[in-house]
This record gives sequence, structure tokens and C-alpha cells, in this order.
Amino acid sequence: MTKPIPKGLNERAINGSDVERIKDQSNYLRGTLVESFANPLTGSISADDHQLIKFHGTYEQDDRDRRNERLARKLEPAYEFMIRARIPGGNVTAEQWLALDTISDLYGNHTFRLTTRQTVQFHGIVKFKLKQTIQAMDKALLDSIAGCGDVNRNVMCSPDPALSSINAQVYPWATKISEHLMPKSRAYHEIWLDEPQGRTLVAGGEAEEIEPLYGKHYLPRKFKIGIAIPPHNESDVHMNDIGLIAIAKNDQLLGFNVAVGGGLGMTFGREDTYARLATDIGFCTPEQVLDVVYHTVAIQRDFGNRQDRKLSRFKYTIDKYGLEWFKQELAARCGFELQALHPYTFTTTGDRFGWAETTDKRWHLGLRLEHGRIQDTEKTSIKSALAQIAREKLCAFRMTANQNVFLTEVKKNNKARIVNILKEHGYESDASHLSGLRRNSIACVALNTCPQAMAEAERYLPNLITKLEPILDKYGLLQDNIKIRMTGCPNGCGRSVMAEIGFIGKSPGRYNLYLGGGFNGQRLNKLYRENLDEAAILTTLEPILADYANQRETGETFGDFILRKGLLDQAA
Ligand code: SRM
Ligand code: SF4
Repeated sequence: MTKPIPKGLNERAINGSDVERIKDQSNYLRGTLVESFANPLTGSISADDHQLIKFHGTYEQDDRDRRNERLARKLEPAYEFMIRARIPGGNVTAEQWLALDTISDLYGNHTFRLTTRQTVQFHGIVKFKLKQTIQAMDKALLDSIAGCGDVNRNVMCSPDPALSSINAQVYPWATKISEHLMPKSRAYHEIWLDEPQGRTLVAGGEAEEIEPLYGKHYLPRKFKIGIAIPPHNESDVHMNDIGLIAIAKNDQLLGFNVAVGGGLGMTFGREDTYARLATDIGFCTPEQVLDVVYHTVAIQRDFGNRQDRKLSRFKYTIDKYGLEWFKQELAARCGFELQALHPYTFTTTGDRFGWAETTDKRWHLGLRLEHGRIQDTEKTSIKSALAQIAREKLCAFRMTANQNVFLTEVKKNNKARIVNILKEHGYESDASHLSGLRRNSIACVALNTCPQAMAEAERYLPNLITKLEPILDKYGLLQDNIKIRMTGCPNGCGRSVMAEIGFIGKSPGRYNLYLGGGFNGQRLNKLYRENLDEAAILTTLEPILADYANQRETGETFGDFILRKGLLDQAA
């Protein structure tokens, strides 16, 4: 199955962007990380290691709330690290959840964050505690390998394998694919877990032996894979580089429709960058899927743009060479052609909240969180509640693609105890008291940790929704499911370009407003107005919401209404 890396193409990388040089000189992701972390004189690491450490699942950041104050006092920025776990399909045990909770208190900022790719991030870890953090994760059988960097990232899969026999058959593929595409370098184990050097070849070895898939230069850019099971599209599967849509008949998994070339990131001022949904290109059986993903990644390795990182995602490779070329290249490498697509329909996206009985006669609880942040506040103490539930071993935990959590494998006689614990901590187990807008909201992390943020997202969207709710109430829309999402920049981490109402931060307090995304995750939205402050957002949205309430057709979603009314023809 392993195809040697074509020498010429691999060599070409050396002349590419600076990140290519760093990978080239890193000795398979080792760089000078050991030296950087041993340096007691700064909370920072070297510029090259700053890039390289992403492959270890961690980012060097600084607390942006404190930036100016530190600058004024002539101090170096308040450097800290974010670390992202690799949890394919988003499943952890009660013991692992407790470990996550403890790690956030011992080493992080006393919170942790469920992400839009079904995993967990810690923030605020100082340099001198990062190794202990990774070791604590390892003790809990968790790692952060390939959480970030130019490799395949956390593989997503729809929530709860126990929901149906198809869910159970599909779920293991998330782990199988993740493991199949993992980097093989032992750098992570040596640097963080003190594994003795030499278990694999180090410098001087042949790239094909050390990293059979990735080689010395890894991929041109990050790579993402997700799996969905129709009719549910919890994860907006078409935003991935590869989307796999499970196809079943008579309760048997037949295989996957394969979609390629999704990606949501754009850059303001670069008209050649754009969001793109993956295109369905064919069907493969479960036996073929590992070959399909492996060789797709290898094609991107060989043909992706290594000169300009703004144009290096797989979607640009697909658009440059064309879908027909890609299908032929894939067939030649796999030794088989994809079959004809199977029909399927997505009818829902987002998470289904509340209790549901599962096929193993147990229950799960879909719990809505405020943008994935696990923390205790003055109003509620969800962090303590979930830790207590884990301590009593009442359930397992499953992160969703929408920054929520499912409490899974719950025995019937433990349901009441879970509800009580949540109540005691000020948290409702049912999301029906929330507006439809809030239930369907996503916000990326943005400030104070994200270095790319131009505006708030996680810390602001809940407040904006509070201001929109009276408007919704006025027009009888409070319970309507309308998808609203906000990101602090155009990178798209909160998938705002797929929302019915999407906001992208432009500068502090100002956002571009995008409208008309599909409710089922199958249509991008379009720019409607630029650079709005809060007052302008409210006055722009109110008449549109009023028209929607009065003029919509039966069952028409907000995004579809926007399109039918031609509102986007009068866009910005
Ligand atoms: Fe993301 C970069 C957070 C999902 C597109 N993303 C970042 C960084 C690491 C900022 C940075 O470059 O230094 C953010 C860290 C913020 C912080 O302080 O924690 C960040 N991304 C996130 C998370 C945590 C958002 C969240 O609120 O949940 C998500 C973590 C996912 C995970 O667990 O792996 C997250 N990022 C996404 C998604 C959505 C998805 O994959 O489901 C996207 C859009 C899909 C896509 O990849 O096209 C996304 N993130 C980006 C991009 C733009 C990539 C591009 O093609 O241009 C960047 C910037 C980059 O890569 O240079 C980025
Ligand atoms: Fe940061 Fe931008 Fe991603 Fe938000 S969308 S987390 S601001 S990179």
C-alpha cells in the first residue's frame, strides 16, 4: 500500500515557504525543542520551534488581554501554550474526563475547551509546565500527536456509536483512519515522554523508512477528514479536505461516498483565497477506505502548493488540477476506481439535545454548552458538575462537532442523579428553555488566546444573542432553529461561512455579516454587509427576521428564505 515518495517532488519543497525549511531541518519534528524548553531565561521558544511545536499538538500564544500592559512595563509578552488532544470521534471515558478536568486545574487556566472538531484544548499552560501536561495526558491514555501541524488532524465522526447499529459500525473508522495517517516519527515520545532515542531511525535514515507517508516535509498544509451518517450532518462534513458519507442498507454499512476539497479559510485582501465545500466524487467500500484516504493525502503531499501557504490547502490543489485528474490519479495509486455515488439526504445538522435511548438499552444526554467552554462561573458551575458526574462514573463523554457534549452509556437508574447534579450546579439538562438561535450557535475561541483574532467571538456571541432574542420574541421566532455562528477572523474555525447568519470579525467590535447558508450544511453563505458594529447588526437583522416571520413558506429555513427573497443580490 505504501508508495515511496517521489524524490523530485519531495526535494522541491526545500525551496518553498519558510515552514518548509523548518520541516526540512527539523530531523523529523525534533528541531531544537529540547533546548528551547530547557532555556530558563524566557517563557518563549525559538522562532523555528514556534512553528514546529504545532506538529506536537501545541501552539505558543500570549495572553492578549495583558499584551499592552506587559509592553508598557517593558516585559516580554505573557507567553503561554495551548494544547489540543487527538481524540478521533471525540469519545472519552469518565476517568479520562476527570483527568482532563484535573489537568486544566493543575497546569492550565482552570478551564478547558471542547472544539469544533470533537476534541479538547487546554489554554494558559506556561512553558515550564507543558511537559508535565503532556505526561499527564499520556497517563490518561491521551495524546496530542498531530493535533495541529501539516498532517492529518483529528478525524471526526457523528455522535454516539450506540445510537444505531450503523453508528456502531461507522464509529471505529474514525480511529482506524486517524491511526493509519499518524506521523511515525518518535519525536513526540522522545521529547515529552522521555522515550530513549533510537527506537526508530533518526537523522541520516531514509525518509521512506522514517515517515512512509509524509516524508521529511510532511504535507504542504493541515489536512482534515470527517465522517457523517445521513440523514444527520452534525459535523458539516463537506467542510473537510475529505468528507466520508456513510452509506447503509438493511442496517449494514455498505461503504462511503467520498467528497474531496472542502476547506473554509479565507484571507481578507486575498481574492484568490476562498471557502469551498467538498465535492462528492464516488463511492468506496469499507475495505477500500484506508487506501482512498491514504492516497488522497499522498496526492496532496506530492502536488500541493508549498510556495504560498495561503494557497496550499487541498481545495486549491483540486481546483488547480481538476476533479477528473484527481480521480484518475487516485485510481492509479489505489489500483481501483471509485464506484458511482449512492444517493443520500441530509435533513439535520447541529446536535440533538436531551435524553435518547440507545441500542444497548442505555441512554445518552445531549448537553448544550456555551461554546464548549468547560468552566465554573458566577451563574453556573458546569465544570464541577461534569467532574462530579465523572467521579461517580455515571457516564462516558462524547464531544460533538458543535462544541457540545453527550453524556453516553447512562444506565436508566442513573438518569435522575445526572439531572440532579446538573441542577445543583445551576445547569438545566434540557436545552428547550434556550432560544433556537442560541441552541444553534457556534463561536470560535478568538480573544484572549488566539493570535489571529481581529475581534471577539466566544466572549461576545452569547451577549449578541441576548440582544437578538427580544427581536426574535417580537416576531414569534424564539423557538425557531436558526444557525448563527461567529469567528474572530476569516479562518473559519467556527464554520461561520456555513451559517444562516454568519459573522466574521474585522476589527474590535466590528463584523462582516454573511447570510444564506444551508441549514443542512450543504451551502455556503454570502457576504451581505461589511464592517457592522452591534447597533448596525441589530438594525440590519431586525427587518429581515420580521419578513422571515411574515413571509416564509411552510418549513422554509431562514437560509433558504434569504435566497428565495434574493437578498444576496443586494449584498455589500
Ligand atoms: Fe482553527 C488556526 C482554533 C477548527 C480553520 N484555529 C487556528 C488557531 C490555532 C490559531 C493559530 O493559527 O494560531 C486557533 C487557536 C485558537 C485558540 O486560542 O485556541 C484555532 N480551530 C480552532 C478551534 C479550537 C475553534 C473552536 O472554537 O473550536 C477548532 C479546533 C479544531 C480541532 O480540534 O482540531 C478549530 N479551524 C477549525 C475549523 C473547523 C473544522 O475544522 O471543523 C476550520 C475551518 C475548516 C478548514 O480547515 O478549512 C479552521 N484554523 C483554521 C485556519 C484556516 C486554514 C486555512 O485553510 O486557511 C487557521 C489558520 C491557519 O491554519 O493558518 C486556523
Ligand atoms: Fe482564531 Fe480566527 Fe480561528 Fe477564531 S477563526 S479561533 S479568531 S484563527
